[in-house]
Amino acid sequence: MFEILVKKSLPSTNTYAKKLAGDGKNAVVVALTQTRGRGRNGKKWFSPKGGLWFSVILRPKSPNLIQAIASLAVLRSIKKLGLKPKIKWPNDVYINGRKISGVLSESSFSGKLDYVVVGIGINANFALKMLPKELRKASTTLADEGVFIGTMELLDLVLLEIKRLLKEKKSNVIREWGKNSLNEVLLNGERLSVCGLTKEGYLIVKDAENKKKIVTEGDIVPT
Ligand code: BT5
Repeated sequence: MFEILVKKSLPSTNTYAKKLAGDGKNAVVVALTQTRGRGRNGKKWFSPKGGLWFSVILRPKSPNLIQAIASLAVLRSIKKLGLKPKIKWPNDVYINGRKISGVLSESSFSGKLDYVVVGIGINANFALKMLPKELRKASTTLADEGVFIGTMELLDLVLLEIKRLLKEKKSNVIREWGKNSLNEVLLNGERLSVCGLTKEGYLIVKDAENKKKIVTEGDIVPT
């Protein structure tokens, strides 16, 4: 299902994959390093050598739960390595309160959905000191968690889980997501408990007065 292209260095695997997707191609693009790795809303994603930085071109009917599927695929793969990851909406995987992975999904529409490029970054085989100082407290890597797995082997694990999850019923994806999410988060300083996901992939939370709200955008923070 996935043709894998491995490049030594790219500005961003998402940008490269979007060009391929626009030309009608399907592939997985991997870069050993990225010089302009991207997070959401123009944020930077640091991508030193030793990490797993890749993008998958998907052509689903709807982009709704793709971000949840990608985060769950990372979570399942990291669990197989013996670690205890949690998901933070919309796109992060954490270990003991520290970010190990992020997902950036970008869609193209022309009347209908043309494609979704799902970019996944996993801090794998490099030491935390390779990241800028200001990120070290809030981040971790597989190496720092005492786990070693080759990046291509890790890629195989994640791709396998993406394939499996794409075949799952939406309700199962939502249920598994809920079981693996952080229970409590902060949004604009307010402490909220996480109830789950809507079928569009939005976050359902409850405030201190037990009032339910749906979060469609913004940066939530672990408590
Ligand atoms: C993300 O954005 O977490 C999405 C990251 C997606 C990266 C992949 S790598 C392959 C593909 N190609 C790309 O160009 N991107 C994708 P967001 O939730 O907006 O988080 C961004 C924030 O995470 C930054 O502002 C930093 O605070 C932090 N950060 C940056 N690099 C990090 C790293 N390597 N590990 C942990 N945190 C990092």
